[in-house]
Amino acid sequence: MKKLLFLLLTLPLFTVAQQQRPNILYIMSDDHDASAISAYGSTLIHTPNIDRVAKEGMLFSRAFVGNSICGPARATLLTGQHSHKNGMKDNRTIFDGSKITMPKLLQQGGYQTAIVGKWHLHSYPTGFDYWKVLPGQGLYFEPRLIGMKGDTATYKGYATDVTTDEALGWLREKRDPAKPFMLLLHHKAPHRNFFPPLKYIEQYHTQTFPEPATLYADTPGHGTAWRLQTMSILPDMKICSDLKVDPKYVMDISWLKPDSAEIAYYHAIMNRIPVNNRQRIKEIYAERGELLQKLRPQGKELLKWKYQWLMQDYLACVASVDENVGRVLNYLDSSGLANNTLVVYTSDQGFYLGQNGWFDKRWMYDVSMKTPLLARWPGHIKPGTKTDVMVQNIDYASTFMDVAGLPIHASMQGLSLQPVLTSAKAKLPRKSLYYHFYEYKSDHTVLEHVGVRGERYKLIYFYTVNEWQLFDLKKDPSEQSNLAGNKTYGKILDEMKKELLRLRDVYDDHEPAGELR
Ligand SMILES: [Ca+2]
Repeated sequence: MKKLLFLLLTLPLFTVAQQQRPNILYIMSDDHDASAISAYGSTLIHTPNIDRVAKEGMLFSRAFVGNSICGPARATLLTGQHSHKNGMKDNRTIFDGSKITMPKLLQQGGYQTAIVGKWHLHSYPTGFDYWKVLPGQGLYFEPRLIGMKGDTATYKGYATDVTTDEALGWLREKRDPAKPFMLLLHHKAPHRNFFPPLKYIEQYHTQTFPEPATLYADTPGHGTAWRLQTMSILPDMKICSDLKVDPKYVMDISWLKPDSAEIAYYHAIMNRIPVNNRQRIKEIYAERGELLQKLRPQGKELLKWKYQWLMQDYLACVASVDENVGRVLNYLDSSGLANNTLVVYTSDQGFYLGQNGWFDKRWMYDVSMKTPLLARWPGHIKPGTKTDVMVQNIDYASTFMDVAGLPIHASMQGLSLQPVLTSAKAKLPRKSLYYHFYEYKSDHTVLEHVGVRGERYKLIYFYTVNEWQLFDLKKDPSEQSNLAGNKTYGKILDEMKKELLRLRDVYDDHEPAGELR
């Protein structure tokens, strides 16, 4: 009886104490570059809802990743480790679900954990009380989602809306309100093949966007990796499968004629559009086909059109992400959860939107190594603050452990960003960031490289061809001028090489084996 009385007296107190720990809502889109967020000064798009996170919280102007592709970025979020430690070096690896992860540790520490949306780690999620994920890259229309019993179902609607519906459904009805939660809400959009919903195609397909200064740049002597890459909009972006032009318009144009795989892909994506929208979407994209028939553009003229069509589709996908971020923020307000929830908005990496004539990511150059990062935490983060502290995606796991009041596991290689969040003046005890990309023998053929990014200089080593690149980010922020062979920078080159060797030891990365020449 005494025992029961004790339990009754302590249980409510215990519950209150648990509830006082902050919830963590981490929203990550896929390939969403900061240049397509108005809080970052975008001239391309207005994103009022994502901006709200910055306005009511903090904007990181120098957030980076350690390996700029989808799967590895997700494994780093879970483990707080660089790719060589968590094993997920490329998109084809199967993530080892037995690893120690941030969700598992939060779960053990009393958090309820959930993930909804893109997973892309090929093994089933572990460490989550609830999960519902897209298989592989997922589909834009009528997406399929895998549930916790391994069951797969098709959902009516558009992926970004469906993913948000599922996340809100869990928040409203399925979670245990007695526990703090950590929810990972991972959008597929605006990943290639950039397929927006009808209402945003209507809005964006007539718009023209400013061209980046280097859209038409020729390879300015950047070496073997630039010559081997296949992520240039002009030759590598597909007219039918990426830009949704009906093959019938280009079959008689030799330089645009799609192969059978591209034709099949085109029909597969068009056939998933809901029937009531399909005709109108085809009409809009027919304008592209008619233009190609009429003008038969080549070279720079073709690149001009391909760039505009990419931007129309990409930004229309972003508009849908922004709308859905607004739905989540509104729910937090109306449910009373907003005040005790750390909201993070980010992407799995940055994305080339025409610079160097490119799309995609992968490189250690700032465009793709960077990622947007915004955080709101009422009472802890001062509204409207901005920080230029260099942070990296290895830091998120440590940060969430710290925010939850739990110890940061020794396996985690990042730093807690809590001091930066709570005081914009705080610095981190780290002077440079480490990067390692591995996935050469796959899409876009970007050579393996390893490197170090300091406050001012960046050193990149393409080790399979023994080529170094050194950039002065202050004088040359778009990384066009390789200084590795410039004698004036000899001392800096040596210092950066030393720093790279030091970081290889710090993070315990021994590939490539042996000395870097
Ligand atoms: Ca991605």
